[in-house]
Amino acid sequence: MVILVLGACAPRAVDTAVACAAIAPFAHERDGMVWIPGGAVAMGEGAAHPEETPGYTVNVEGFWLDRHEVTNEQFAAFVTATGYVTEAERQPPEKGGPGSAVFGASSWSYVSDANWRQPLGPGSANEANHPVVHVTYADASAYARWAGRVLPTEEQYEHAARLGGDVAIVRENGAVRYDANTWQGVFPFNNTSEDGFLRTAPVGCYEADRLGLHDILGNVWEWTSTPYYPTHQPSAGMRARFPSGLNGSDPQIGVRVIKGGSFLCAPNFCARYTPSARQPQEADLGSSHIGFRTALIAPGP
Ligand SMILES: [Ca+2]
Ligand SMILES: [Ca+2]
Repeated sequence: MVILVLGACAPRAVDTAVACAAIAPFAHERDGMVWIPGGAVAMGEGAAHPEETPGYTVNVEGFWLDRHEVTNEQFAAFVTATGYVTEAERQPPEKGGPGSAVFGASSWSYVSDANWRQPLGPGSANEANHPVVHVTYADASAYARWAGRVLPTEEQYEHAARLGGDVAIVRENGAVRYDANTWQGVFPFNNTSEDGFLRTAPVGCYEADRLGLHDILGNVWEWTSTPYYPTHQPSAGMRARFPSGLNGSDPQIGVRVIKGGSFLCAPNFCARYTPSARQPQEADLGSSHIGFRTALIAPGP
């Protein structure tokens, strides 16, 4: 992600949330997770960007996956139990000091003291049922370990997204319906919020897909455990030389794949609210539009 450092942006008021229905129970749900049946997944099918190619097919074993993104309430329980301090809260001076990347009125800034508790910086506050943001790869991994789980791989995530059949923007009979939290209007200057949310939405506000998953597309991007390379099939040499991923700018920085797109993805920019979409993210940098969910490798129902 390219961050345009334009100085601290003024925190904005938390969005006026539209009413969201409670998340309905789903068949065989277990501790907030649903079973993702194993099968072959056509990685990169429908690719719209070079990094989503070349396509390949792989078999994914069945696994359990959180129905929704990890919330601030869930993350707070982890912090209370363990005393964990996120990377954003302890970034060293050479990385800008404590803070994180925030999308303000129309651009990105590194905002001092922005973190999961105050997502837009000092003076802002998180909301319990919204996805936790400003978590790095290490933060997300630490939560997953505490929960006895793991972060999904890119292949697991894409398999779940394809099998669930979620579509972010549904066009029927000339009408448009938004089934995921994305950006309507022209990015980055005009977000009409026709889907109800300018920024993050409470988890599960949009319909579940047929596997029972919410927001597998949209709302916030989600960490996977897969190192990022700018192609689906990097050479063995590239993998060996850059085992933590490669984004081209600084090979010393680990880069992981994030999936699903976010509330900042608009038709004219990003538009990555698709199963095949993938983006690189520096492992040690969170942002206001990246969260995660956890997976569990265990027998099915
Ligand atoms: Ca939106
Ligand atoms: Ca998401």
